[in-house]
Amino acid sequence: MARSPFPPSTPGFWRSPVRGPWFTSVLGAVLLGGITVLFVTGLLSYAAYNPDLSPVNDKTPDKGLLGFYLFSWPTDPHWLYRLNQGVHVTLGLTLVPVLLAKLWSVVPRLFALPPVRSVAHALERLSLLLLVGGALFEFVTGVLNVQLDYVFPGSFYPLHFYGAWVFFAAFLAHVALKLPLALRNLRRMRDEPETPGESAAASLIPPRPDPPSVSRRGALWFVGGGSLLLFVTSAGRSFDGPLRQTALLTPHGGPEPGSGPAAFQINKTAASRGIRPAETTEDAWRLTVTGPAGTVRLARAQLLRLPLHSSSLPIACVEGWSTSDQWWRGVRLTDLAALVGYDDPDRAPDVLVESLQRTGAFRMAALRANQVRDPRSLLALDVNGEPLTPDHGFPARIIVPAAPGVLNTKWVTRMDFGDL
Ligand SMILES: Nc1nc2c(c(=O)[nH]1)N[C@H]1C(S)=C(S)[C@@H](COP(=O)(O)O)O[C@H]1N2
Ligand SMILES: [Mo]
Repeated sequence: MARSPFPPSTPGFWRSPVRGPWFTSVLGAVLLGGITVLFVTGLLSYAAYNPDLSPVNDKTPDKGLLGFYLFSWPTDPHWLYRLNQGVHVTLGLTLVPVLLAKLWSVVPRLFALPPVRSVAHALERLSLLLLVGGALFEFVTGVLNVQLDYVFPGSFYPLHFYGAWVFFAAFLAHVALKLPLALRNLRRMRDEPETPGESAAASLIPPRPDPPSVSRRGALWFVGGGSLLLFVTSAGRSFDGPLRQTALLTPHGGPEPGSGPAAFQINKTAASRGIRPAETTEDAWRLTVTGPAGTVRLARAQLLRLPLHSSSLPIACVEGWSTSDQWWRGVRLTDLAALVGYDDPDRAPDVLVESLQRTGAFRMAALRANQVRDPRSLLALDVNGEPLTPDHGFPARIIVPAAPGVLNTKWVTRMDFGDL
């Protein structure tokens, strides 16, 4: 390959005729909409954990000002978290090619000299560092979490949450600075020749372009095609049946769930969480329920003699995969609260739920009073007409409408009712 006589700091080094203000502005407009949706669904996803039920749901709940918007996550509609998280994760994956193309389209700017021309320019470059660094950080941590291969130190939630605020602050500054210019560029005809010049926008245009091998429009189709490919190979993970088989690029939850009534996605198996079959037998397992009126211990057979109710509810994981509604049967959380002193279901309090699992994430989770009070919230004993399987949480698991999967604790052994 012939060496360019121009160093990368000069416009002559950059030869692609696709680069120019129009291409950059179209991608920017797509990202403006897409990243705004990612930010809002991300903040909602965080609120859905009820992280202020500390220190159980979030080990580092002290989000200070950034947690200003937290609220008690509702239980209606029952597919709320499924939709929110499906959109967040699927859209995030779909935007990866757009983000990469946008970065490619402006990469000559990274090498521009002098690196800093003025205080204002220094501030602009700093904001770009936060913008590009923030974008890469959020996309990389998100994709790693979706792929169940989380390699960063510390917990995913605080990293992705703080990263989102840094990124979005820089994103807002960038939009405020660039939107007028981008709108002007977009109003110009797509195929009007762009000529290099002195203006900031025009500096993206190569002064010595190579002959085009693809039109600017063709390059956009290429990016869009990449996004479409990612979309059709990941959206299926929000559905059961043959659609899930189309989710080639992303795991479908845990191991393949096999067949039968319990054949829906499993996140963590009983064996992987160290749940021994001997701990879950009729003789060994007891549920301990505590409240102001004292402590009650119940075997599974005793729970089965309490009034049993059914709810049709999905499992929807933070990783974006979800199942369609499953038919759960078990004891209402309000009925368990009534056993320990909360006779009025409308005044049932929060609850701290503990599983048999001794170590690892998600061995405990807390639920808000509004979740406990919903008559569809159950300590489930059966699913789809059969006793729970070990991997779905036998002898008993929590299921709550509209809640993130992680709050639906499996292998429950203890429930403490009271204000948290
Ligand atoms: N005790 C315990 N409960 C748990 C988990 C866990 O690891 N341990 N995983 C949670 C997560 S992250 C999800 S998404 C759901 C998945 O439920 P399923 O495996 O029945 O589909 O269970 C939740 N309950
Ligand atoms: Mo999950």
